[in-house]
Amino acid sequence: MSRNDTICAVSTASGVGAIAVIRLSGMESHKIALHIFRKKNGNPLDINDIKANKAYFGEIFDPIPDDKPMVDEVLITFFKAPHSYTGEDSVEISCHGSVFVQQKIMELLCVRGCRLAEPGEFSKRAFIYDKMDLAQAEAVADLIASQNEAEHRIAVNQLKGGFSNELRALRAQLVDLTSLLELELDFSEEDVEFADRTKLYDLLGKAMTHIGKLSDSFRLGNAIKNGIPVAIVGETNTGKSTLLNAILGEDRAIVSDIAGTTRDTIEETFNIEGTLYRFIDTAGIRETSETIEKIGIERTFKKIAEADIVIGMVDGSKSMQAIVKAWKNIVSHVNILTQKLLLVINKSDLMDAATMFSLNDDYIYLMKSTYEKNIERNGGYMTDEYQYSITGRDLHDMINLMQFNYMSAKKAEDVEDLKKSISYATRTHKIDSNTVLVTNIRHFEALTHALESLRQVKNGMDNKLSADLLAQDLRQALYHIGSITGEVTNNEVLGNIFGRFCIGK
Ligand SMILES: Nc1nc2c(ncn2[C@@H]2O[C@H](COP(=O)(O)OP(=O)(O)OP(=O)(O)O)[C@@H](O)[C@H]2O)c(=O)[nH]1
Ligand SMILES: [Mg+2]
Repeated sequence: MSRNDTICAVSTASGVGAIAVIRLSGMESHKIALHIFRKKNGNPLDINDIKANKAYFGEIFDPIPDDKPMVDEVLITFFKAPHSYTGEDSVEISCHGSVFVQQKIMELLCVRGCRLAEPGEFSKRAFIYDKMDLAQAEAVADLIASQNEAEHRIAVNQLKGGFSNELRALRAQLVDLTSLLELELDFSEEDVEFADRTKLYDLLGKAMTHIGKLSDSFRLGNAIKNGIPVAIVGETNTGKSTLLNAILGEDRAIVSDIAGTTRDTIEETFNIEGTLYRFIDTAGIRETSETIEKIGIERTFKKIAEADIVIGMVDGSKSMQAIVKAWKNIVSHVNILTQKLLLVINKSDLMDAATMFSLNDDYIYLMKSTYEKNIERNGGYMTDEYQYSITGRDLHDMINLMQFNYMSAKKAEDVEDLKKSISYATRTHKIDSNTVLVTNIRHFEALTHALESLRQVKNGMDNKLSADLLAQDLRQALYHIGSITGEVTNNEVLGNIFGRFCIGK
């Protein structure tokens, strides 16, 4: 990319619209635009009279034919470097949205020396001219792609520089560490261990925790971006596919009274109260010798492990014994310390009120005991009746969540209630505008590498390695952190990132 050429692109969506915006950026942008612009009174606008950030009303015309015909009435705005999106001189022309008008103006601009912009080239220039760092530029793409409130909020926060600030703080911590070590390097000939090792350990520990938190947020950040995974699981014929269809409001999955209808998992996203969920209908769990069904059931277990929320569905028209067995089987595949489990007793339309009532107490007892076992199995322990360690979630919270929903997947209002429970189960996922979440796999990988390098540093310190070896690993960690914001980067990485942008952004 040459920094000197002037680029242009239609920045609005392609096709006919009320208005389209054409954008130019580069040293010649003002001059080129003024070649084909005249004021309403027919006079040209002098380049020296241009006021920045002011919209002028006038005409785009074709200067070649003798009668210099008007192409369109437009509003044109000039921006002066460095006060523009790209940091260069730039221009925005708002014209009528006819495809012909758009093409004609683009043609006039290109004849006068503009080049068609590549995807994301405006943002790439903004990065090169230090208007934003790489993480912020990526947030621009996320913002454009955002489809719900949560995604939007994360992108806005990243765009404002929330994530970049965290990284700057982290970088500062690591630089401190490096300088401590380098002090030691200067004195190494005198064979003194100059740097205070306790202080080094302390700083290192802090930096590692910091990175660890950021990379942990990826699971949530990624879930918000691609939909929080909710697996619907249970024995065959309990009504899982019926429920998926009812949630989506369309006949997505095949429903039948033949056990083993769903063989492969079916995934669909759906928005509830501004949060995107990815619902996964799975193959019903049962003993089977059928190969394909077996593969399907293995996949079910895999999907359970990956889900944030598990809807465990049992068939309420079955005997209590059968229900308990099915329920225990579901709980045994979930880790309730990290996942949320909603028990759904389906086909309530086939149960009478008295049965439901008498089942209540039994169920609460049953759930509490299966939950406690699950906690123990996963390495947690109760400290008293309602508190347990490790996750900070207390049993009250879980009992509330565990509230089993009697429902009929065929009844619309029950499905609405279940959606509310799902929303409630994810209320800890609700993020405020200051939460920094990692949503980008590139950032996640860089953080993972940085953490790995810091582990090496720690190992090295434990094994009393010399300061210059430690400093090497530290610099490696700094390199990975720097790659996120683009302090260190290469053309291939930039090409990858900006190539995914829309043209005109
Ligand atoms: N009475 C009643 N029948 C239901 C309800 N929900 C589902 N069914 C019926 O139960 C049968 C099985 O439904 P599916 O949705 O195919 O069950 P599934 O759990 O997906 O079954 P597999 O894919 O085989 O594991 C169908 O005949 C449904 O119409 C309900 O709330 N009440
Ligand atoms: Mg099914």
